[in-house]
Amino acid sequence: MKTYIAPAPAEWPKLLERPLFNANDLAGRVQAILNDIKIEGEAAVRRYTEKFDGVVLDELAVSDSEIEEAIALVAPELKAAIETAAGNILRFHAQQATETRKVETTPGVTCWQKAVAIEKVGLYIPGGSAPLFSTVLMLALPAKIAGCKEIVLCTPPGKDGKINPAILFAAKLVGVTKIFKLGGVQAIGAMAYGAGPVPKVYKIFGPGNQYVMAAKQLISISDVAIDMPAGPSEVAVMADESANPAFIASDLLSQAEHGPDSQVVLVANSGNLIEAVQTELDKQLEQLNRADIALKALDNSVAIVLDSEAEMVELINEYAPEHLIISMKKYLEVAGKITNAGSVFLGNYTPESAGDYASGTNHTLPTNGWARSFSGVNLDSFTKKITFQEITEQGIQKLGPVIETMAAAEQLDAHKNAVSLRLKALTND
Ligand code: HSO
Ligand code: ZN
Repeated sequence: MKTYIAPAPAEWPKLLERPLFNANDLAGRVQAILNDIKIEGEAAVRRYTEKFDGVVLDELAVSDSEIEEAIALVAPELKAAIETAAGNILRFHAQQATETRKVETTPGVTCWQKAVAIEKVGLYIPGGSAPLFSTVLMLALPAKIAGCKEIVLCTPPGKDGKINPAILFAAKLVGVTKIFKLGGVQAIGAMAYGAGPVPKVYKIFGPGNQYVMAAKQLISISDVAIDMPAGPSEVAVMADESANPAFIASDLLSQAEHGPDSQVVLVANSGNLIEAVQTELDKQLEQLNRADIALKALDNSVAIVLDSEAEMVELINEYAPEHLIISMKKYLEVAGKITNAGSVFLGNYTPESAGDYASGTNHTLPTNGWARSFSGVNLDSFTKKITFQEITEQGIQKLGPVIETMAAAEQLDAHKNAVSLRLKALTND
């Protein structure tokens, strides 16, 4: 991690740049695969699975017997942990449901909105070096609570054509309706257009590599909605003298071990604290099985010393981190001033891992500065809101003239007429 002492605000944007994507004609290559899937359906999906994942599959869908087999392979204590986490995620997301409230905006004019579940959703769970079964809980549980009827999950098979047992256990536990052995662009294309047994869905969720991200962005232009634009994971830590350097180092490393392109940022009010964290980082790195990945991520990362709390807050709001840990004496007061962050962790005993797995909050969050304008995945992500209105005879008499005046001014005669005819019918009664 490079350290900067009291950089001027004009220098911040340069220091806080995210690592660049290696986007060498990425969109063009991904679009070509998507086009094939759109035209050929299942045949193209199978061809690309063979090419990219190196497997020829009998069935794309995971069978009930495969699920049973997988469930038997998951250790009892992991099952219990997943169940506990699922309970907390369920409780936190269930209370996000909003009540439908009718509002009489003018006497006789009643309006309301109702959240209605998106009927069919697609969840993408990456395979790769760390199969993230926790992401199954984060996406499928809110989908279930929202009332989505079809919850399709795609995840890449290993070379043996199998899927990580914990992913299948979690998917079964939370009520995923269909599971397919598909990864990468093939999975996104299949769920966007429908391919053989894979149904077309209306919204696709979940993280993935650059190819998956590009595919999600491309299909979202005209075919299917997506959860949010996403990039590599990131965490920022704000720390003062009340912080524990070993805890901070462990938090920075837990984000850094996700991938070589992850980024971590430490903002502290003293250079000594940063040195103490650096010593801890070196010590803890030795113990990690993904130390090589974490080391690369730390190369993209910065530690910054700033004198005042106000400057620390300003810098964090400018960076808009996916995760923010506030290890400061007055953490609640500081948290009140945060305007841009995906998910905030308060105090010395709230590691990011808690939100990644089990406290109840969602870990699918806006990265790459999107926390300025996007929320993380939540219950609303799986619904759309339909508005309703009901106008009585008295209501249209009261509001009608307003509509007539506005329609006339926009020179839309038919609009005006739709009111005038009704008003006339009422005066003739
Ligand atoms: N920190 C990741 C989520 C995750 N961590 C899954 C562990 N498993 C992105 O928020
Ligand atoms: Zn994580």
